[in-house]
Amino acid sequence: MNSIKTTGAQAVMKSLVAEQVDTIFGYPGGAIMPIYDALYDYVSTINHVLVRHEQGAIHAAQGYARTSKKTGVVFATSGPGATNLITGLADALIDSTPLVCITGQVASHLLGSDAFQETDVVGISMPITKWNCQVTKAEEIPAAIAKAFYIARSGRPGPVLVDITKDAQFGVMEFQYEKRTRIRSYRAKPKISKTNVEAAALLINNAQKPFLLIGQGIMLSNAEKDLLRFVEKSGVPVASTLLGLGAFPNNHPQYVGFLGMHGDYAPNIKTNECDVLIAIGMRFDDRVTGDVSRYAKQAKVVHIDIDASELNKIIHADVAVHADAKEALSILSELVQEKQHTAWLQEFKDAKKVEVETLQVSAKELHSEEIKMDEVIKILSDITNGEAVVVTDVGQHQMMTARYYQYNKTKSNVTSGGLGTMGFALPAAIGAKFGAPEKPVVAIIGDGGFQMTLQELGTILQSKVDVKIIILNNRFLGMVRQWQQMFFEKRYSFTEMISPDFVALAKAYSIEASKFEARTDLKETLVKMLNHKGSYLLEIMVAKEENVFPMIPTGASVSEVRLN
Ligand SMILES: Cc1ncc(C[n+]2csc(CCOP(=O)(O)OP(=O)(O)O)c2C)c(N)n1
Repeated sequence: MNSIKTTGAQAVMKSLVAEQVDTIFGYPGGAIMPIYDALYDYVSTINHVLVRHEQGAIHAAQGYARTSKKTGVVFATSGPGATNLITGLADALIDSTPLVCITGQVASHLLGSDAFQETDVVGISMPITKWNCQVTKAEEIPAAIAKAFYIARSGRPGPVLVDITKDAQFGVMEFQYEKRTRIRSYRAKPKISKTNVEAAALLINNAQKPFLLIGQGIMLSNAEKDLLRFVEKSGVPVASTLLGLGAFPNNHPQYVGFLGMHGDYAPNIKTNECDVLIAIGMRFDDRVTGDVSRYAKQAKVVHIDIDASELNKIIHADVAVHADAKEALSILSELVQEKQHTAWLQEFKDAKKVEVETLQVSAKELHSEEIKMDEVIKILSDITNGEAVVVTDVGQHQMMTARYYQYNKTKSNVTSGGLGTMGFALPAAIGAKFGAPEKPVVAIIGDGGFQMTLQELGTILQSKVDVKIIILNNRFLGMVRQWQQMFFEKRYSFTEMISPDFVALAKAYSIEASKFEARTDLKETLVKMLNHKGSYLLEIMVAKEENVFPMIPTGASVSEVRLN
């Protein structure tokens, strides 16, 4: 190990290089200036993306991590820079996204004095980070960063934050770096119990109506191929959570749909009819379960997850397997018998038919000349073969996209699941493109959510990243309006939204843009957008009062899913 004299700020950069970091999303300020000064020497080797707001930086890093399988890296200054990261930290924690956020802090002799731009970001972010720390000495920087990267990406991934005081950035030290591969009292990869996997296999082999629910954990453990093998051998139908979309090809004959509140009819009702429910890399979020006291009571439950705290947290597991999904699936595939559950799969297909027919009838009730969100998504899915990276914001358009985009490729779905953060999509799409430059990236956003982080059009302008943006403009905060219509007697309290001229706005940022109002050539317009060289913003005026169905109302059971 060579040791060389460097400043703490240079040590930050050298540590990032040792972790193979090639992209950073950030915004400078007083307390992080030494680190930005050290970054200046790396402009030709590290891509720093200058965002327009720190919330944009962290969402971009999330998008980057979700499409690239790498850890997203964020720089922000102290005080407001650091507090602007809070929403993203909470979002990344609940959605298991690996991030290393480095914040500048006031000099250590000023700590606790209410100094200019001093804020206790370590205290504030404690419950919304997987780990955080404050470094006050230059010589502690490499070890803190090594630990940060190891914790962020190992086990169940999550965001970490390293707060570095200004004097530590200026301090001089002997640089040496050792990557972490373990930490005492933290077992990133659980030791799998073969007995439990055998018990799971026995249940699956004896089942008449087994049903598999998958979550993002499949992709986080790179278990896509192992999953495919298990599913094809065992013959089980597969449904996905919102974040699991893409882990299993949606055009596969055993794929039966998207779960949860606005999920498909068949997987929701069949949850309460299966005899063995297998859940892998998912956490039984309340949006998936509806009323837990009436959830899959008839079934034996097998739950496989890398996070022990998720096992038996919401749903009692008859067999709980604390394991990495890839490892568990590879053993399970050996143990399960080769089967085909043809009649059981047919039941899902029959239920889907009911859903499609009912939704077609209710769609006719809307003015037929109005463009519907689902039409846009279906065409987009067809013309991209279900192979684009699709980034969604939060609301009706998000649920419509999850329902109608056919995700055939892994790591192609980027959305804010657990936190439901409006404003996520535009910056996340920017990061997603940096994470997967070879793939087309399409952001689908509501008129409300777009206005929460539209300043990131400036990041597109400066970085020249190629992102296609579709605003589905229904002139409402649509999802809230739908609830007001259904559960608050149509009292539309502050959900109608007047928007600026989005096309002019995009053009002000030198982004090509157009507005689409008549239905005549929707497909042609979408193809033109996709073929455009560089970023493009397409505003599509959609029906004002379209509702997303199916829907499981809050507190209802999955078997009470409503089709209208
Ligand atoms: C930061 C934030 N504030 C408020 C909400 C509550 N909320 C959920 S969906 C929604 C409406 C979204 O409207 P829009 O972006 O226009 O999308 P649409 O539902 O119309 O597709 C709101 C306000 C939220 N999820 N996130």
